[in-house]
Amino acid sequence: MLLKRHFFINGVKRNLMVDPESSLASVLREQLMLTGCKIGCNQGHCGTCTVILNGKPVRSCIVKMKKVPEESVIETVEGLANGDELHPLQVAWMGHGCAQCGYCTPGFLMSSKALLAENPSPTREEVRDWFQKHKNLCRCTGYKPLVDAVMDAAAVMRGEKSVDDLIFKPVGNDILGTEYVRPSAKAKVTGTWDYGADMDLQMPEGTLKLALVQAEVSHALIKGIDYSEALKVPGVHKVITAKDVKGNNRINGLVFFPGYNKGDGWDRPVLCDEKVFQYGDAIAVVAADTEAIAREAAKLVKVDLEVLPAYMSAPEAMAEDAIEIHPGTPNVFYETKCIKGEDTAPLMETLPNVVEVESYSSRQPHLPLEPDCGQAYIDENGKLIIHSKSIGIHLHHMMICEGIGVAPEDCYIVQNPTGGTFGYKFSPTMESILGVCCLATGRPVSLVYDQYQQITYTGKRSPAFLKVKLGADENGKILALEGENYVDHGPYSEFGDLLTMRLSQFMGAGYGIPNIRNNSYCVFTNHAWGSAFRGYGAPQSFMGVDTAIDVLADKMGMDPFELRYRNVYRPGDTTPTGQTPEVFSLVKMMDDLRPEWEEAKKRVKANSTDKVKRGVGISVGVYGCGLDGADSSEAYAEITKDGVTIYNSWEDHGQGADVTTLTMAHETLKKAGYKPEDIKLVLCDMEFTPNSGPAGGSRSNVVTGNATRIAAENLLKALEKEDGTYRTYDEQVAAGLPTKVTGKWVASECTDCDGATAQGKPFSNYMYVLNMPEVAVDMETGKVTVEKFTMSVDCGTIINKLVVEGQVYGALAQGIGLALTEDFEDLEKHTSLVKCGIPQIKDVPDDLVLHFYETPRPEGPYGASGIGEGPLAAPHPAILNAIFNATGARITRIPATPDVVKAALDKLEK
Ligand code: MCN
Ligand code: FES
Repeated sequence: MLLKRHFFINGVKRNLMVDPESSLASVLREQLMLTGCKIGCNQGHCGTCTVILNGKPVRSCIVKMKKVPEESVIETVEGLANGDELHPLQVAWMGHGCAQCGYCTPGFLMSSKALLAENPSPTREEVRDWFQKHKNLCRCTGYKPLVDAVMDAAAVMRGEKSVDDLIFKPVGNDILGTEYVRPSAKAKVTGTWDYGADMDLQMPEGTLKLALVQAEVSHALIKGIDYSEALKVPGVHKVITAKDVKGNNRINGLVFFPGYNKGDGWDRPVLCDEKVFQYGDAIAVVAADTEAIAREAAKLVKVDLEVLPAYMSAPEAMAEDAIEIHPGTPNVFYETKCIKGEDTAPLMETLPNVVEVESYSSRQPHLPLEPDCGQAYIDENGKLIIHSKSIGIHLHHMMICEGIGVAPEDCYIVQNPTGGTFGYKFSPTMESILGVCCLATGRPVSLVYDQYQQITYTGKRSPAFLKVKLGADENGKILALEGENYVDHGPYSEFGDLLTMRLSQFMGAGYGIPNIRNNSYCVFTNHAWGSAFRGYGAPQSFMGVDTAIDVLADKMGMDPFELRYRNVYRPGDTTPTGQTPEVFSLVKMMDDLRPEWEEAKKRVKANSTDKVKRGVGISVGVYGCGLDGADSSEAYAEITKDGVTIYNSWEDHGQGADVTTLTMAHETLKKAGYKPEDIKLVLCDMEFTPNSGPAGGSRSNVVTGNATRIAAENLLKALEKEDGTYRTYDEQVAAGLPTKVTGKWVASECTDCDGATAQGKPFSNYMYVLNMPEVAVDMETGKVTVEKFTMSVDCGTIINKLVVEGQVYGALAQGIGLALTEDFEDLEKHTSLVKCGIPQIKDVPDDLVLHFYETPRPEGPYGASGIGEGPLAAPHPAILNAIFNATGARITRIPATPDVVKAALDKLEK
C-alpha cells in the first residue's frame, strides 16, 4: 500500500507516493535525493537527520510517513540558503570551524534554525538546553564552538552584527595561524558534501548491495556454512564466503618488532574460514540488488559452529587452562620492556616515598556518527578501485592486496569524505571485504553498516591493566618507576606490538624520571579487536602514571601540582626512551597555570556542600607526532595554467587536512604571489596522490606538512628565474622545464626503539599538555559533572587556529567521556551511541579555557608540531584526581560511572 502526498519541501510543492511505514529520512534521502539529511543512528539518538517539519525540529529517521500530514511544510539543509546567499547560521558554522567532519552539521543547522525561530535571543544555556532536548550529538567539536556559532548567527539575525563579521578574511596575503575557513566548509554547511552512504545511493544500476553474515558468539570453530536458502531469495546475486576469496584471505597485521612479536601478523581473516574469533566477525557476505534484500537473505545463512571458551579480558586469556586463540601463537604474544637508567629494585628499597597503584583503562568505543561504509568497482583500465573511510590509503593497500588476491599495481584506494573515525579506520576491514566481493561478483559493490554494526564490529581502544610503582626522594623528585601492564588487544595482532610499545614510550613521559623498569604485554582475547584510537597508548600510560603521582603527592602531603612541577622535563632530562625532548615548555606552562590552580582550589572549596562536593585535578599529557623512527611523507606540487595544484594523501577524518595542506603550501607559494584561491587540492586518491603515510599518530601536520612545504619550495626553485622572479606556466612549458615536482620529508634524526630496552628516538616532535578540570560530585548518586576545564597546550606554531582549537575542544570532550561515561564492555548493553556513553552537550562544560603555547619546533614545518592526540592523552586521570580532591575517594578505573563513584564513596564512609 502507498500513500499519495503533497508536501511543501524547501518552498516547492512536491507530489509523492510514499510507503506509510518508511521514515521521513529515507524518503528525503532515497526518493528525493536530499542527502543533506544524514543517517547516524537511525534510532533518534543523534540528530544528524534533523529537519524542520511544520515549524518543529524532528529527527526524521523516527518519523514514519503515515504520521506526516498532507500538505506538510518540510525544510531541509538544502533549502537553508537563499540562492547563493548563505543563511547566517551556515556562515557562523563556517566561521567558527563547526563543521569538522561535518556529519552532524545539517542536523545542527536545522535544529538551530528552529530554535532561533522560537527564541531569537537565546542565552548560551538556552542553546545548550535546546540541543540537549533535541538530541543533537557531535563527536568532533566539544560543542562549545557550536554554541558560539548560534549566538553569532542570532546576533546577525537581530541586526546587531553583520554576516561579514562572522568569517575571517585574510589581510594581505597571509593565512598561517589564522582562522581561515577550510575549503570543504561550504559543502558541509549546504549538505552537498557527499559521504559514503550518499555515494551508495548514487551508485549506478547494476551495483550490488552487500550485507554481512556475522558471528553471534565470541569464539568458535566453523564446521560448515549453508547459504542455500539465502540464494533462493529473489534479488540475491551471490553469497560470498572464504572459498571465493582469490588471495590468502588474510589481512597483513604488520609485525613491527620481529623477534619480539611471537605472531606473524597474518592472523586476521577477511572472511572467517576456520574459526570465529570475536562477536560480529564476518563469516559470509550476501550480494543482492538492494540492501534490504541482502540483509534479509543474510539472516537465512546457517553457520554450523562448535563454540569454544571465550576469553573476554586479558586475565582470562592468560589463565593457565586457556587455549590458544590462534593455535601455535601464545595468547601473550608480545612483550616490551622499557629499561632506562639504573636498576630500580634496589633504589625503591632506599627511597623514602614509594607508592604502588593498580588501575584499569577501558575499552573506549570511537563512536563516530557516520557508520562505516564503502564501495568498490573495476575501472576503465581494469583496476580495482576501493572507496572507503580509510585513514591510511597506501598503508591499507599494503595490508590487503595479498589477502584479497589482487596485484598491488591493479588496485587503488580512495578516501571518501569521512564523518569522523578517531582512529578506528586505521584498520582496513571494510576495504578488504569490498575488494573480495567486487572480485568475486565482477560487479560494483557497496556496503553500508548501520550504527549497531559500527559499534559492535569495529575496533576499540585496547583496555589495559596497569600496575605502577613510583619512588621519590624526600623533595618529591621521582627517581624510579616500575610498571607491569597487560594490554587486551582482542583477537587480531594488527598494530598490537606498536600500541604496547607506546606504553614503554609514554609511561613516565613529561616527567624526567631517570630510572625505569616497565614491562608491558600484549594479549589476544576474544573481545573486540584493538584498533588505533586517538591517543593510542598514551591514555593507558597516563592512567597508570598520573594516578600514581597523585597518590604519591597525597602520601607525601604535597600539593599535586607542586609535585608534578618538581618533576616535569627540564634541560638535562630525557623521555622514557632516553630521548632529549625537542623543547622544554612544561615548566613555563605550569608557572603560568599556577595562579589559576590556586584560584580553582579556593573556588571548589567555597562552592562545596555536603550534598555536592567540588574538586580540581591536574595531570600532564604528552604525545609524539609520527610513526616510530624515520617516518616519511611525500607530496607533489604542479604549476598549471590557473595556479598551483598540490597533491598529497593526508587523509581527513574531519580534523582539517584540506585547510592545512593549503596553508602549508601557501605559506611558501605566497613568495611568488600566489593567493590561497590560486591553490587547488587533489587529496587522497592513490591513483594521483603520493604516499604521504596514514593520518594517525598526530603525524600529518609535521610529516606531511613538511613534505607539502618542501614540494612548494621545490616548485618555486624550479620556476625561479635568474632575476629572482618566477616563470609562468606558459614560460615553464616553453622552456621545456618540469611543471610538477615532488616534496619528500624524512624524520631523519629519529631511530626505532630498541626491541629489548625500548630506548631510542622515536619522534621528532611532541605535544605537551596540562589538564585542569573542576568537577562536582553528587554525594548521594555518585554522578560526576565536569563544570570547567582549563587546558594548556604547546603544539608549536599554529597552522590554522580554528582547526587547532577545534581539535582541542573535541579531544577534551572525548576525554570527559573516557573518564566518566564511555565504554564498550557488555556486548548486550553497549549497543548504541547513548548506551555507550557518548557525551551529550550537557556532559561537556561550556566553561572551557584554552591556553596555547607556540614554542617553535626545529623539525616542524614553520615551527609546528601536532595537535590531534595530545589533548586526549591524560584528561581522564585529571578528572579522577579532581574527584579525589573533592571527596577523598580514589577511583582507579574508568569510566567512573555513578555506581563506581558511589561504591568508592561508600567505602570511604566505612
Ligand atoms: N594543526 C595545526 N597546527 C598545529 C598542529 C596541527 O593547524 N600546530 C592541524 C593539522 O594541520 C591538522 C590537525 O591540526 O589539520 C591535526 O593535526 P595532527 O595532529 O598532525 O593530526 P593528523 O592530521 O595526522 O590527524 C590525525 C589525528 C588523529 S591520529 C586522530 S585519531 C583524529 C584527529 O587527528 N581523529 C579525528 N582528529 C580528529 N578530528 C576529527 N574531527 N575527527 C577525527 O576522527
Ligand atoms: Fe560534529 Fe563531526 S563535526 S560529528
